[in-house]
Amino acid sequence: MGNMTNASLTALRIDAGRLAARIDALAAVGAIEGGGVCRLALSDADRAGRDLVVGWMKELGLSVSIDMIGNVVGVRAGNESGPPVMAGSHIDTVKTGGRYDGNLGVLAGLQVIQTLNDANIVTHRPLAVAFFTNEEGARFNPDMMGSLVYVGGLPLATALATVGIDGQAVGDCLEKVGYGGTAPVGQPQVHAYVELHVEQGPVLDSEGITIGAVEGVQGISWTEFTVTGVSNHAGTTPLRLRHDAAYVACAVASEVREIAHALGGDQVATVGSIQLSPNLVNVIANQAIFTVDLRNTDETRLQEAERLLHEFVAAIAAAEGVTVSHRMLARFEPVAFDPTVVGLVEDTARQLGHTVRRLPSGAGHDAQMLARICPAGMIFVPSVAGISHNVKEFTALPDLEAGANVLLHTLLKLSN
Ligand code: HGY
Ligand code: MN
Ligand code: MN
Repeated sequence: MGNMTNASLTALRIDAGRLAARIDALAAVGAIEGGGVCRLALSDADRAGRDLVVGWMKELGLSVSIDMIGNVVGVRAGNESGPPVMAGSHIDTVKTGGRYDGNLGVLAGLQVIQTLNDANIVTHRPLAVAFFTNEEGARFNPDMMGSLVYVGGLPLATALATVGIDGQAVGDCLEKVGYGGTAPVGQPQVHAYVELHVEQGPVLDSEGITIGAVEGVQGISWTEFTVTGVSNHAGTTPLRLRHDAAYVACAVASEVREIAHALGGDQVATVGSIQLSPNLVNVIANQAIFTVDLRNTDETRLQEAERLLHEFVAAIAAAEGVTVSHRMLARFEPVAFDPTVVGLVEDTARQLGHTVRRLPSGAGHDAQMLARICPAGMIFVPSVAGISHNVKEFTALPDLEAGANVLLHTLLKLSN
């Protein structure tokens, strides 16, 4: 560990100004009105963001590899060889993204490397900082695609052949942006994985707590429904003769909220996308394509929510005389993080003098995939008013700094 005493090691801190500057510099790539970011996976903006972060990785002396699904891993040698301790997240965003979702975990990881470089510290195990392709799943389903391929949960060929909401295939887009790498997916193997991320929910902010020791990630169910009815004149068609696809889509959107209320607990339900055709004021829609996002920390209750959803869809389709088909866009069971890593995050936060509490993650994360191959955990910092996937997403610098320091010391403990 270089020439550091334990005391001086414990006193190590990241440079908050550098972290803030990097967050702002990356947020300038794909910047949108209101201070947010649009860097949909494998878009030109994503490429520009990737180029910027890869450049920073190389400046820090990391040896950078790009795998065949475009995951990027920068490794810093340790005194010993073997699987690195990895910090990571994603730098792709939703269309109306904030500047912290994903980006914080990657940039804080790079600040950890810079802090160790400045202090001339070499850890026993190698360290790595990674960003994974298409975590958001907003353009190509499922979400966490790159990390799912990395851990062997989705065949590379299937991922490459996936066609996005704009009709383009992942493989073609990877080539177009120049990030179809040659490194085999799943390399390097990982000793342990820690992801720093904004909470994206209201818990820490509302309780005035700085650090979340994340215990796991709730289950996710994404379904796309296609309703086929009959187009007709909005004025001349009596109700009894209608086969209205828009009516069915909107009825389902309303019913999933009732299902969530009825199940209670952590159950949430969202219809985030509805496309009507022909989408005209005076024409009854003959097609509605819409998505249903169901989540719950409890797998049995999530399955119950899915059952109630499909039961309702079948009933209302029969009543309205429309046909409905559906396909799963994503389905992940709840994941529990490694108790040792959760405890390490909690202890480290306390040792650094921060308030901390345990909580589940409402959002999906790459960490839930890495948990399939190594001990994994997450560090949350507060999202003001719980806002995320919204340009108003905000986390105060002292909280960003606290999270990055907890990441620094958690990684140091795991790598020595
Ligand atoms: O949808 C999610 O939970 C994540 O942002 N991909
Ligand atoms: Mn994220
Ligand atoms: Mn997100």
